[in-house]
Amino acid sequence: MRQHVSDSRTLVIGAGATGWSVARFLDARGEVCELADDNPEAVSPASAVENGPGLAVRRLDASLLDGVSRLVVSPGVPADHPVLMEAAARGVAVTGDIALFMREARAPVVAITASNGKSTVTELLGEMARAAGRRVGVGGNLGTPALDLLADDRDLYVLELSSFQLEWVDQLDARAVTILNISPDHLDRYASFEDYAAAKKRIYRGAGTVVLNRQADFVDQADFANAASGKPKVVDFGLDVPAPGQYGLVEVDGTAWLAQGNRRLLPVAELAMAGRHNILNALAALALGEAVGLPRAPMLAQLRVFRGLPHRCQVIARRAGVIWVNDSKATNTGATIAALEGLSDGHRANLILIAGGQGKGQDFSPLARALPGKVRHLVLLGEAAMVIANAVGGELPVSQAVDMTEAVQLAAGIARDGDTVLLSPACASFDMFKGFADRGDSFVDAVEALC
Ligand code: UMA
Ligand code: ADP
Repeated sequence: MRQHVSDSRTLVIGAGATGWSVARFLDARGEVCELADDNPEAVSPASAVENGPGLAVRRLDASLLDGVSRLVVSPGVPADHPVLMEAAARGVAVTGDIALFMREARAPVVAITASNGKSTVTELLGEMARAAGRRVGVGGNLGTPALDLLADDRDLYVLELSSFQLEWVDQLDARAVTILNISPDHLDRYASFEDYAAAKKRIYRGAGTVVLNRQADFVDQADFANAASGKPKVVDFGLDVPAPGQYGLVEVDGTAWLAQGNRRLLPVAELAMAGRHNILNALAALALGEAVGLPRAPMLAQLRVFRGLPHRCQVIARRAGVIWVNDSKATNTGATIAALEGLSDGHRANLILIAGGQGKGQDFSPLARALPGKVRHLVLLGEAAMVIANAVGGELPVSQAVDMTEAVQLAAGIARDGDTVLLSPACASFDMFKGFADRGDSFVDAVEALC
């Protein structure tokens, strides 16, 4: 039900993409709001004019809570921020942009979270929906903030949601949801892996259909079976043979097929995306699409042409028998391990891995265990270089580089015919770059500059 709060004041915290989208949304409804940030100096007056309804950005301080009936918090602001603690003590309601969005959305919503693969599945499903002629809004943690997607003529929304966004969701009520996988990430924000996983599992609340990775160890039917609003329908996916109605792989005369039950859908070889993790992503997208009534033919047609997103296991050059792969978006060990599994040739250690950056409090021992037999030489960069080197111990040769150019030059000197040089950092990029795209671009530039 549409809720009018024009007689009360909302404080929006964080003047980034989300905060401005919230300010625009409230302003369009004639609601009074203020926008505050811990770092208001960083918000240029020009961007404030460009972004919003002529609001000055205030310095965030508990005194701004006086007379405020509600806080809307940007995802990057941690729940233990002193102003949020003070708001809790005063009993001020706190919410996020996704909860506001869900109250307004008039078309079915598909919500996707994961430690890895969110953006790929979100974009793929968006393309499938467009191919099926649906007027679809695609965004969330990826690209356009959710509130900016709202429009009266939408048939469907596909949202990528982060654990940060889900923290402020009480009841999502999405038509179909999935958690593709959960592996350690953002442990600089959460007290434990369990807290991080619990934030992700809020996506189940009120779901119509839950699309479940049946081979993942985080799966616990109890997480959603007792949801207050009734039991969701469950459809599962995995790389093994599926039960009737479920999604998986079957092999017929030596050919592997994507399948639903025993019904063959598409030969794996016809998928335009590479890697085992992308087979899982494709199966999840098919299951989500079915849950919101997308016809099968355009979905399968998209799987034949959708090559994945830039900076995710993307082949950027082939030189002198060496393949160069940009997987800069691998910002945690789970993504890097998936890339190693997808790109190792299975016979010898054919990979030169460039890794490192901001470690985000991760334990790198799972990564260290995944290297032998796949990675011949490790080139390390950035703040976490020593932590990773220590986790690897003396297991394989390790070099350190001061910047991406040196990392690429070192790798070029080591790589032989038949090798793959893989940038898959297992870390965030902000110690040396503006973001993962900047890091990936600098890798591409350095590879192009090799003579
Ligand atoms: N800020 C404070 N106090 C704090 C923290 C931040 O005042 O304690 C201020 C900053 O000074 C800044 C603003 O908040 O001015 C930034 O807000 P934000 O960090 O929430 O970022 P947004 O620009 O609103 O972008 C967010 C998502 N960012 C994060 O979750 C960190 C974007 O995801 C998302 O695209 C955008 O909303 C639109 O939905 C980015 C991301 O890195 C891509 N996400 C993480 C990930 O994918 O791993 C979760
Ligand atoms: P996210 O939006 O969750 O960060 P992306 O689709 O951008 O996910 O991919 C991020 C990284 O994770 C890339 O390195 C990509 O190759 C890898 N990846 C994609 N899908 C999966 C998956 N299902 N399991 C593990 N890693 C994956």
